[in-house]
Amino acid sequence: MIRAWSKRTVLDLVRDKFSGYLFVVVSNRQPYIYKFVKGRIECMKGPGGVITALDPVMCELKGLWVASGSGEADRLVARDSKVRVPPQEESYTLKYVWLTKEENLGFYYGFSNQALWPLMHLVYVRPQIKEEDWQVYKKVNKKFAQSVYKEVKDKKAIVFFQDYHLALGSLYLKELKPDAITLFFWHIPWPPYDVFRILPQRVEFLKGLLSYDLLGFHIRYFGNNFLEAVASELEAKVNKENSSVTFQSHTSLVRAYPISVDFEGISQKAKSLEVEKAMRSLKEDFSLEGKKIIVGLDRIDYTKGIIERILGVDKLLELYPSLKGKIVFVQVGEISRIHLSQYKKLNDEINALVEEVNFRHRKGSWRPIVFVRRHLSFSELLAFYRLADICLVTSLHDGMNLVAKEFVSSQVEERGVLVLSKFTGAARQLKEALIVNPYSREEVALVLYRALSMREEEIKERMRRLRQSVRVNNIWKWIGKIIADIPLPKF
Ligand code: GDG
Repeated sequence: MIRAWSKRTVLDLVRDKFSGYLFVVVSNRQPYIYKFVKGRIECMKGPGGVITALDPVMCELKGLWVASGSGEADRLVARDSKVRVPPQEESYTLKYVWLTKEENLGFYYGFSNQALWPLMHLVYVRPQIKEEDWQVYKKVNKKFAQSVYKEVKDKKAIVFFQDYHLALGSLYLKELKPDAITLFFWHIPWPPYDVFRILPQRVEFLKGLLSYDLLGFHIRYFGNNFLEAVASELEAKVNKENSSVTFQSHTSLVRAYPISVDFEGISQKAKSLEVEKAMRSLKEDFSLEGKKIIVGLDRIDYTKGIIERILGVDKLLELYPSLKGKIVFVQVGEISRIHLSQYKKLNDEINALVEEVNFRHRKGSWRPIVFVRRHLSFSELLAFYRLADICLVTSLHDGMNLVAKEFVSSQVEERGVLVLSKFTGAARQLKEALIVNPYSREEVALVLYRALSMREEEIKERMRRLRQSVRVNNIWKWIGKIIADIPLPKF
């Protein structure tokens, strides 16, 4: 059995490599959010893949996380804009950057999510690129850099910026502190050059990214697309052999690091009494007893293929009406970015389609689709993964997709099947999943049918191999490989 990376291996590496350095993570979204619930302040863990991946790492590294404060009670818990998190463990410091409403509109809703998000995902949603949003995007990137600078100015620092919101963070930080070592992880896809080149600000954007010392993408293909954009737009030396770019005498390493999950942590938690209790109550609440359960779980986003998934289930019941009353498709979907019209429209479309499909196939009190619109606790989430006979991931384009890896990690009894879109980064690693093209509802239906009729031994064998793959390619390997590659100056 191959020895897997663990917290221990990463900590040993950190101790070796980071002595004397402060480790800083910078992201738009905060890892913990303070809100009022029934008049009392409560702390909740933020949603999304970036936090899922980095929070356990930060708990171990005990560094500083800089993020925008968007919770209504954040200002009340912060002292000097800082708070210790997680609430009971207080392992690291969270520092808030406070954004005005205008900054949020131009930076987050505008340039990040109406221009970059659709541009980078190949889902035929037209990017809305506005010069005024770009100006705010730059201003906010500078604000983040200044906030980091205040904490690291007299220190040796390694600063790890996250995602498409903060592409220019290193540029502005290095103007203030040229010796900062900067890393960046791009959590979403990077498209082929013909798509990227429509961005009017592409040269400035690429120059910003090339101020990082290390740039990470989920898979080599995205990194190669980035290198192609650089080679086409800038007078830079692209070295494909060691995957680096030298531009204006600064070298950036460009590497692939497939993000993952804490396999051991999730597996342990999935076996806990708390999760087993949650399984019993979810079964009861949603009348799942005796049914084959198909589970989907996503932020409501047009990249996730939720409509396509519902159409696939619709087709399944049309082709195999004998399944009526025997299966239930549970879709968990938290609303996100609802202030943007495309998201509101998508949410309305999903609601209407669920109604329509449920109406078409209903039988007595049975309905094929249960839509859970609320945020689930981590235990409930794992309970759904454990209850699932099938986990259905139908993204139209996805950098990695952590849901697929969480499902595999939770499958301690090895009894579920993963149906996975070929357009996810995860599909390049999880070869024992049933791979599907979500654009074909017939294909989704047939693959679901195949999963529903799969023999127990085959299910077990596939899941055993999937678990072995995620066990080895876990979150500790992701961060460990990044840390190992950080180009520290030699003295
Ligand atoms: C981006 C990239 C890449 C969802 N609902 C609940 C909940 N979640 C958690 C899931 C999972 C995370 O949110 C979603 O992660 P994904 O990877 O699927 O997707 P994005 O948010 O789009 O993430 C993606 C990722 O960054 C990491 O690089 O994989 O490609 O798009 O962890 O479990 N968690 C809880 N309750 C919910 O209701 N507790």
